[in-house]
Amino acid sequence: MNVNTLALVQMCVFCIQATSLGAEPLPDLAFHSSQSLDGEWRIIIDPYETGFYDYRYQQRDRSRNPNRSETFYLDAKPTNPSDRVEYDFDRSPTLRVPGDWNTQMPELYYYEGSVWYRKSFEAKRTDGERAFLRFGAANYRADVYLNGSKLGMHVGGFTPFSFEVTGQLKSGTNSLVVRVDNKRHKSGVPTLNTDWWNYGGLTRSVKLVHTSAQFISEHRLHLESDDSNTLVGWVKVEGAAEGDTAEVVIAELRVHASAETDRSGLARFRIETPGVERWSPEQPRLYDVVFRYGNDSISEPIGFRTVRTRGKEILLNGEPVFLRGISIHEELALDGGGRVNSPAKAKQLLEWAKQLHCNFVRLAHYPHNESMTRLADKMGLMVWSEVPVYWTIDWANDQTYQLAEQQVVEMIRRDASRASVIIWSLANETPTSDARNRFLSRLARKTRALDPTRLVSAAMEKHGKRGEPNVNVVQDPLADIVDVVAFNEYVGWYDGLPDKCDRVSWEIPYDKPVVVSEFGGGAKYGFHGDKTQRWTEEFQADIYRQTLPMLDKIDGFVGCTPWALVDFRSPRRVLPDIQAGFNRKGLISDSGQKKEAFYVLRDYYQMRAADGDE
Ligand code: GCB
Repeated sequence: MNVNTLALVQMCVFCIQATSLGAEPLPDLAFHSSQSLDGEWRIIIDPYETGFYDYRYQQRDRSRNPNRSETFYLDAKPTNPSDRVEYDFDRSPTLRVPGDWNTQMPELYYYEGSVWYRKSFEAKRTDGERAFLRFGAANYRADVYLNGSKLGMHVGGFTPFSFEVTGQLKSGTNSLVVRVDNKRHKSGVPTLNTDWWNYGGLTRSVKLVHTSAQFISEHRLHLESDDSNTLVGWVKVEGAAEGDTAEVVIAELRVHASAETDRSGLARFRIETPGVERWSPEQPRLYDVVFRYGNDSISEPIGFRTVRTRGKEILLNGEPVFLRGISIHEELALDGGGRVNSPAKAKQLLEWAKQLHCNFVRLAHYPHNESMTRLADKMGLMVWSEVPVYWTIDWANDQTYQLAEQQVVEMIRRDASRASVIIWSLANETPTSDARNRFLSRLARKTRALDPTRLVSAAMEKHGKRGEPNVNVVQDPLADIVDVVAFNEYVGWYDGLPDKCDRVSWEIPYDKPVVVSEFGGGAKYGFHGDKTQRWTEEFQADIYRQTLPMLDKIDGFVGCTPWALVDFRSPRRVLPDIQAGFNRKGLISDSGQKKEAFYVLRDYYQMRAADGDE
């Protein structure tokens, strides 16, 4: 797809945004004991940003009675007849959290703006304990207030964030107010244009997390190399003194290791584990690993494996692997549809991938909810995880870079222990320019510094060769930087008709593995006709039949993730009757029915799996 034209239609309506940038993100806290704040939240839809408006402040008598403000975050109530409070959360409608707002209320289907959420909850303060609020994700910007005090704000729609509330939490009833704003911005990540629905809201779970005064905030543990049984890693303790003891216990391996914290609270481990079994798609072995520090103890199932490249191969545990993949959006139109907001829906998506005989999924185009990667660990699916640096990002804008980097930091921090995740993808279809190359090189350096144990990639573009209509070329300065050369291909849909596959040859001048990160075409489930007729299942199936043998001939071809598993909503897709608001490149319809192409891909993967993928 030519994205340069898209840039022209982008309007700089909301170019300026505040961000939470600069501060070191708080710990992820996913594994500490917590109280769920999921369920029904009261909401006020606020397209005009009335919730920030404070009449009394305007009238300069705020100091006389600061608690009688109009601002929604105070969650105010009139206390006598002279009080005028023109909102009332207690009588407002509700939305379910986690969940997008678009598919919960018809009037919010296309809405892009602010919604104020309010949750009243009971809590208990305990001396010596610390408390945090953890948000799985809120799209796109969240301003968070507890009991009338602002805790902070977060920008970026797909990664977790938290605020410490030890000082603000009350024993008794607390009022948590979050303004979520899903307006798109030119300088945002993603930017104004995407090919997916801009679902707004508190799309993932919210928790109140309790910890002890010092607690484990992060940990890493991985195999040192293909042929060693040594686990290396570290535990980071928030508030630890130098010389304190942290422990790692893996009962099944008879491991009970301890190490001392350094001045920054980091305890480094090097643990011999003779007999450790490797995680792989065929045998997704996970161990219960316990990390301890003082009274603090967290445990999680962790798999151990290595991944690296050797020339044009990807090696999993030292052995070449072929990635039988599929691209997935975090969306399922069944049961009302919208963003996937439950482990059951996440499982449905991954089960379909398994039915295709996949061993790999590309979670496009942003970090998916954490059930996806945890289930992938259990189900034996390798994962490509991506940040929404998509199409025409505002490359020269440093704040945009910071936003992208923050999403990489939060993505890695959340999923660093997931054996399934083998590739961090930094971008999708980003036209080359000096500013883009600088931006993505910097992002790749940061990614590798944060996590040297995984591969870095990005879905690039292919181009025709001048004067040679049947030669396609992948040549991109980004290919020099990444570990895996990936590109979106689309011969037969955006580039000629399916029979072109037979004539095309490829020039990919890198001594690196090649993954075809997208190909496919649109089909409406149940629409049948000749294979030359667009939008029929036959046309789509023919693209797959023609494409797969073409890809097999590419030197260094080590896998693909066709586009896409399921039809997904996109406001760009307006063809009446056929698209009707959905991108129809799914192998499965929005109502869960498999199209003919599903079986073509399934048979190809089955054959590859049976042949040992050689
Ligand atoms: C692409 C994009 C993907 C789109 C797809 C399409 O290249 O990466 O987000 O949905 O093409 O259907 O055009």
